[in-house]
Amino acid sequence: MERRNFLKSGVGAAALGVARLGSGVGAFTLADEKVARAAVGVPTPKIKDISVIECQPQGVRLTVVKITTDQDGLYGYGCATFTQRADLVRPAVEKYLKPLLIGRTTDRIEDIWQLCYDSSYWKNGPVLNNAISGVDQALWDIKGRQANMPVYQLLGGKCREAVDTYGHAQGNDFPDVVASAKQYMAQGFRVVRVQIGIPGMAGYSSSGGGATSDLKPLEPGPFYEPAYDLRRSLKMLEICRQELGEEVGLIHDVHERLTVNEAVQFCKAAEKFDMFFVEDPLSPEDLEYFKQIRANCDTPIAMGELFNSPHEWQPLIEQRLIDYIRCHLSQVGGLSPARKIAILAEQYGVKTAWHGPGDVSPVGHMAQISLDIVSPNFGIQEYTPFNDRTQAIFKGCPVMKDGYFWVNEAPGWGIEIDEAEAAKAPFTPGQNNLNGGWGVIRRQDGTVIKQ
Ligand code: GCO
Ligand code: MG
Repeated sequence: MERRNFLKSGVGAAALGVARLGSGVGAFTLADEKVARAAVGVPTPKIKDISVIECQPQGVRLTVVKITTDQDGLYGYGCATFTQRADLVRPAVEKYLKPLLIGRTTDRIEDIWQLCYDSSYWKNGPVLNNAISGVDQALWDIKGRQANMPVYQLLGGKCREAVDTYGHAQGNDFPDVVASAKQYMAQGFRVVRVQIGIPGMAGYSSSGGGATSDLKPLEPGPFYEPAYDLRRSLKMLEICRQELGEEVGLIHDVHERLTVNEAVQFCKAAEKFDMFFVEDPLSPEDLEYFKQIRANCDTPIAMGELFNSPHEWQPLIEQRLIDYIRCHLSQVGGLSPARKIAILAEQYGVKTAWHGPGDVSPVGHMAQISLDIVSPNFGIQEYTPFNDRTQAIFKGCPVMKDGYFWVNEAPGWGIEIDEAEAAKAPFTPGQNNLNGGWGVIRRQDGTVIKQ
């Protein structure tokens, strides 16, 4: 078909959306035509290859699975990022899922999810769930490309125009946190997460500014005392509410660091600051204590970024012990299971606040933004900026404006990965040669803490 006729035809019209992604308007190449034909191709695509793309453009290790089909130009990407044990995800994909899936049709996303999930017999762990997520999201991307629609359309279409988000305000001292929050508010954010450093201690989100502590830890190295955090974070919330006014939504991430009783105390004391939510006050090992938080205060609670298993989120949702479920999409196995969680939560009046830090790739962000925009019970989305290096690798990152994320309108996730650029940002051994893993933080008596 000549290019002009090709464009006039249905296939050509569909192609425009696809061509725009890779090559920019005007440069319509043979490769684009192949992509376009494949995207609307009739024969059922079969999985021809599964590969893993790894990169570290912004400090954290990102892992993305690419599924290539037997239709020239038809492929898809899925986020499989488990940054603390990143090197283990690749073999899980290459050695186990790839041989299981080569030759299967890409049409059957749920069926493939179930067989990946079940074929290890033991399941619900972070490495395997991330590997499955890479496959699952890549298959949704492929289906979107075939339909020439963004994935959110396949999920039922928009419930809202854009996705409300919150940014991370932080600082070593109170005025720094207030100033950081004001910067977000000036950009249009309606909700901010506020975190403060604890002098001399290994706080979450802030180093404490190199200050020293009067305490004398028995072991050298980073240390932390939860009671100090409890008092300082409550003081920060008081100051933030005072300085930032009553309209802004305030979030604080406890990061599972307090003792269970302190977590109850914290949520109760935070009641007067009218929180948007308190995040992860307890660790997944202490879920039973959510009942005590509920019985003591009405501070909204968000929980779930560490969850891998339905045994963790189901009881909390069904017993209405939390207000926001905030799983990490790839840790629960991808878009398919996350969508089920969203629907389960909807039935119980629980909202979504999916985990969106730097260790979710832009592909993963698009997956959660797609879910945000179609879910009636969407609450808020965590936002992390994409730096220039990330945007050079992931072409088509979702756009942030006035504190809202705007979903891509291009087919699939609307993201193309420049693999040559990704190769320029390889994994590095990182601090203490821990390959992205986290080191140890202890209490002053030497006890290892949960981070
Ligand atoms: C958050 C999280 C993250 C995690 C990180 C771990 O709410 O954003 O707590 O910052 O610490 O994802 O790798
Ligand atoms: Mg968190």
